Amino acid sequence: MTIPASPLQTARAAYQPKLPKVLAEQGTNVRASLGGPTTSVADSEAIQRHFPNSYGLPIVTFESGAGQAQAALSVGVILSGGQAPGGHNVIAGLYDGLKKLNSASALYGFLGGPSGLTDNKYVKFDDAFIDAYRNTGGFDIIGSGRTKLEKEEQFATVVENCRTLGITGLVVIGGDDSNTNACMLAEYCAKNQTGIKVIGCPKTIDGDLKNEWIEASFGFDTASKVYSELIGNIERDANSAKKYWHFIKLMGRSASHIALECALQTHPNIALISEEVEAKKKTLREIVEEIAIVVKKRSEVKKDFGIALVPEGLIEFIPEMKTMIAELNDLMADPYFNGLKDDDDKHQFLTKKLCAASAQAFNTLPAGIQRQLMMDRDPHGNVQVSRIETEKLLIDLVGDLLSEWKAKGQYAGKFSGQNHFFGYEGRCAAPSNFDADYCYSLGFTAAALLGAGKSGYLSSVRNLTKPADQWVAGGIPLTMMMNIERRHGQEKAVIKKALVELDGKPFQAFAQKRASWATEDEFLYPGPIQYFGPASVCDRPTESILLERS
Ligand code: FBP
Repeated sequence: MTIPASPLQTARAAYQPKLPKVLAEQGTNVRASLGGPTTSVADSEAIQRHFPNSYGLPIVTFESGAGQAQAALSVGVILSGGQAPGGHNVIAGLYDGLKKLNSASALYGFLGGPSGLTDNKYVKFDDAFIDAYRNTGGFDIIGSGRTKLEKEEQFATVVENCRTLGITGLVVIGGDDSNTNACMLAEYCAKNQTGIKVIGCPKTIDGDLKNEWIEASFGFDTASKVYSELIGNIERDANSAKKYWHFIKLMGRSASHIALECALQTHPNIALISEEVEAKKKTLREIVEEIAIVVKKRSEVKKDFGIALVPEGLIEFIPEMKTMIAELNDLMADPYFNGLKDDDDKHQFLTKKLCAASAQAFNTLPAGIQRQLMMDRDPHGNVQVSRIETEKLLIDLVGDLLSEWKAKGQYAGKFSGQNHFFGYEGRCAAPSNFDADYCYSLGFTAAALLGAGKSGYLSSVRNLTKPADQWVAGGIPLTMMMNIERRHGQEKAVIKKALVELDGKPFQAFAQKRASWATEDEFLYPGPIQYFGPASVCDRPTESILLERS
């Protein structure tokens, strides 16, 4: 079947992604240099107990010099979790990398995410298949899913399915939860001496799978640029019409990296950062008051318009809401709750069982938001924050407060709110040059790690603010990133999410400017991602990584 392609897509298909020098020159059969033993970011004893066979592995760095000659490898790959721009290039890089190891190597793509591995639903890639997806956005090449692989029976089925196909390597392209699964699978495979190696690749637009060694998760660059383009367009509209306050919720689940990055790219009047809300223990009332003060100040100089960015996960960071949501999560994991069919019964059960403060926090919310909070958690136990309309809640509450002020003669402006939610608009965009190169390099590096016989690693490409030929490829042990967290009412070993650091350079840069962005109009209009043209425009990474690595 021929897949229809737009003129841009056709031109873009010919783009050859850049690789770190050592991989560009030597392919995937390179020398793996090993560091010393490693430890987990926290809870090291517990993590070691969970992963006795894969804990403490050394960091791998690929250096000039040949590795061992390779027999052909058969490898399986899955895309896991939410879509992120560049996933197809990870698969293309993996495919090309495996062929460089040995031209008889084979790559199988398991369909629909982790469940493809247990249900044994797969395709075998060939050149034409891969070529049709090079440099394209989306995960449609094999689809994705959020099934959690954590039970021994599931792992046994995966191993059996892999053995039938002669697969000895698996690559999991996913975020923190999916790579937690990858780590567990790697441990199972090592413990049972299955001979199957497991490698992860850091994916998520949320940008929260990063640390000293993983400088960025792929997709963050493209998604935040798409949202920033749209925010810039809205800023220009607001500045032209001068009659609306636009409240824009931005995806990102817990962490506010996307909201912060978009703020740095577009200079909105207000940008809330969830991590700051939590650190300063701000109540919902205080947040609403702070927004209303900016609206009032602008109104006094005849600016009844503005832009407010709201991170998707905000509600979970407002202390009174956080406690209430944590209690809800535990209560909703109760089989009795899950047996209830009627929404009113569920509501009654929850409000009865919540502690007094949480019940009060819950009851102050409008019925719509209460319903959204009672919706199913995702398979990893997360609240589905993309379905909670925080931006509308804030418009309503700010409107109410301004009306109160108006009645007292303290405010004389007009407040007309427009709500937006940007998330799905950016997750499948054609990858920027940065993501196209980074993703291809991650896939290529995953092939090199498998070639070097490594398992339990996250493919790592570092030095990302430099031109791609100076990037450094290698592998970071998955256990290094783990800690113990409470999920579904239980203590679990999971990869630690990287939240926005308030003493970090991106937040500090924003904090220095926001007062002037609030009242002056310093909007910045980034425009659309450019694929062809000067490197200063096309290859510029995000503001966050430039500041973090400066
Ligand atoms: P992951 O990359 O962590 O899987 O999630 C990305 C994400 O886009 C979040 O920002 C968002 O909250 C969630 O997925 C939405 O999930 P869904 O695609 O199931 O609606």
